[in-house]
Amino acid sequence: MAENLETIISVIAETEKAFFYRLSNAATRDDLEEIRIEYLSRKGKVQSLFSLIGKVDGADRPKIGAELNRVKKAVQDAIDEKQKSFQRTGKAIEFFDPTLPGRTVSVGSLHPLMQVMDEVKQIFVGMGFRIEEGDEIETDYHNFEALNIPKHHPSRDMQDTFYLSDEYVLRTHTSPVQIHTMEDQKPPIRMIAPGRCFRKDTPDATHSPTFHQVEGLCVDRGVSFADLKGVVLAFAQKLFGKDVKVRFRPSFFPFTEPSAEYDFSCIFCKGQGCRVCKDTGWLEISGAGMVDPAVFGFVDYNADVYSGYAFGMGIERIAMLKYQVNDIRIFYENDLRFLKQF
Ligand code: 2NL
Repeated sequence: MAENLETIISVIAETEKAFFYRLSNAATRDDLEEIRIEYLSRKGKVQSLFSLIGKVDGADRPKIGAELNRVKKAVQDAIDEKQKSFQRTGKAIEFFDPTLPGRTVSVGSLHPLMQVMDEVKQIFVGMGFRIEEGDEIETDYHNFEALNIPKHHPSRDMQDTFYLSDEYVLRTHTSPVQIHTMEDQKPPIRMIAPGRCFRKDTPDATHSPTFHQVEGLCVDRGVSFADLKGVVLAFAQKLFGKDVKVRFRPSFFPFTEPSAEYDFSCIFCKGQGCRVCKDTGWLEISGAGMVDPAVFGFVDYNADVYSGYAFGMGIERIAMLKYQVNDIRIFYENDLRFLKQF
């Protein structure tokens, strides 16, 4: 029974098309050999097409025969060609133009906040401070209670802190890391706690609900406020240059007594007064003080024997000064036009 000529021609065409598709995906010599066997071996796909000759009318046989011979040769030639290209290049690359420019590898970089963080860490490590890290989820006890922050203190309000439950909060500062460290280690302690913190602030130019801090703590016999001033000055000058001055103003924190805010002389006008320092000559950096004896009580340190200083700083604030960025939100927008500058 003679089959439809059209059908047989289309079967041949489909086989040829499938072959060239398979060949275009051959990436290795093994792929190629597999395809060769599949199509050209004695029981391969091309050879089996020849049995179709017997199914057409005698008059059409020469036409089908010629077509099959053409396909067989096309398949053989294509395989030979590809084999040669493997021999030339060792790979399935048909063509290589050495004059084309290379493909640029795009190299990422650390986020500017992490660059500043690293610089701050390096300065303190250079002064003998160890880096301690903690969890972003803390107990209410470590984040507030042990820092002498009483129940009625506004920073404990639901408005200001992300509560996960009655017991757990997203840490609002890295101070709980210092509490854990003092719970685990005896003096002398000289450490910094870098890390991400969270407060329920509405974002604006100077507030972000996620921000970064480095806090420092030094506890030993005979540690004084003079040691604090020396360390903060050395830090300021290593970060912003030898001519930076530091000043301390009285302040209050529940976890330090006495407490202070510290300022750096303006790095833009060298203290002469400019727009950035609002003509004061000073840039507010952060707070510091002598560890409150009540805090030592919580971690079972004898406050009659040991004293210590602690300080904090906001990484965003320092990065904004260093890179002259006037809106904190740009650090969190993942805008490559900004990030690619670092
Ligand atoms: C600020 C102020 C400060 C501390 C952080 C601290 C930690 C312990 C004990 C006592 Cl465990 N103090 N940390 C002390 C003074 C200031 O940060 O303005 N931060 C942004």
